[in-house]
Amino acid sequence: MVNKLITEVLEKYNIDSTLVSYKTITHGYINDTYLIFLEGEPKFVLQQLNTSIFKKVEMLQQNIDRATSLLYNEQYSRLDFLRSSNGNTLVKYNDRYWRMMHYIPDSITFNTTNDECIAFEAGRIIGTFHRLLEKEATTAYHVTIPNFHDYKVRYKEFTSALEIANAKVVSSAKDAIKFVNDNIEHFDTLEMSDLAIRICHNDTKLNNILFGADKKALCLIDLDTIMPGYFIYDFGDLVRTVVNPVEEDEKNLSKVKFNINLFEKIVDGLHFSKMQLSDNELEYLPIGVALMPFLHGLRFLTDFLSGNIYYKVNYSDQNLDRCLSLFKFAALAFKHKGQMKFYLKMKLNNKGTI
Ligand code: GN1
Ligand code: MG
Repeated sequence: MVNKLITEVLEKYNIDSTLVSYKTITHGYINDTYLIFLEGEPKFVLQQLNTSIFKKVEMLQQNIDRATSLLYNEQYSRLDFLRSSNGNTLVKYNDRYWRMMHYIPDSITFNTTNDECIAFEAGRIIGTFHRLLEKEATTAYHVTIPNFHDYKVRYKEFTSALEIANAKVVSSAKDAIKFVNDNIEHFDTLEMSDLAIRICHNDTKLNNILFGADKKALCLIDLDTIMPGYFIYDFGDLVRTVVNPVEEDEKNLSKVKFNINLFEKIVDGLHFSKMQLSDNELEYLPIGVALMPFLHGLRFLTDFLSGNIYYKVNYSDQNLDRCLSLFKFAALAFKHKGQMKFYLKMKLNNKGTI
């Protein structure tokens, strides 16, 4: 049985809802996502956007519409959004915002991997995404979440949350808080003005890459955070989710690992895509690999201290677990900086094409 609201939304897209069934997709921490079946076959992915987090939904969808009109070539599959009767990809119904895209048959996602081909493909698809958007004027895109990956702003949010947090909660997070204070200064070397602003995906987790049944990467999904940013953000998010064999909320920290072979395969895939990076971007990639888990860990910690108001959680300490495993990974990334740098310089020599 399909719930009434979903039926009504499908009708806005002229879908005959009598033939429909659906399944909830539980990957994301923010939007509500449904796989829609027509006569038993998966056909569409419908999303209800979380407007308390995505406050500028119309601008967000304008970014997506603009980028997806360029995001396709022989190396990259097009994401096809449905239009409602008034011609828009976004539908406002019952005070909520919805959008829907065609499901790509037999496509799959991976939360984790130990497969070198998948790591290569992940690097190739991120590079291709950036190549396809590299000529875009960054001013043509809206900044829908200001300071999204600005670690200094995220640090301020953390200190404000810490000041008013419940003492018991603070005490249970003391190791994580110490990690923040011990490591924040490592990022002082990052001078963002050295880096080109690019149109980024800004959430390049492995499970935001769609793969075909042959394990070839098709395209990136979850495009809500497409906006101006720096390549080190997309690279760091990809690496943290590919080279670490466990899920983001792994409790057993000894299982958190940095698989340098998989790192090298990502770089090979990036090289294959022929994306061009500046000397400064290349120089900053290893620190970016530590920055992104640090920054996400910090955001999870802030949410834990604030009583879990931002991310969806299944149990009360889940944000703390996510934070601790990401901090463990950030620590491993610092340790592997030299090895990363060596391989990046060797492979992406920065003479014309990388
Ligand atoms: C959120 O909802 P989801 O999983 O796509 C978050 C990302 C984090 C991610 C944690 C808008 O994304 O920044 O990386 O959780 N998105 C937003 O893995 O905050
Ligand atoms: Mg996302």
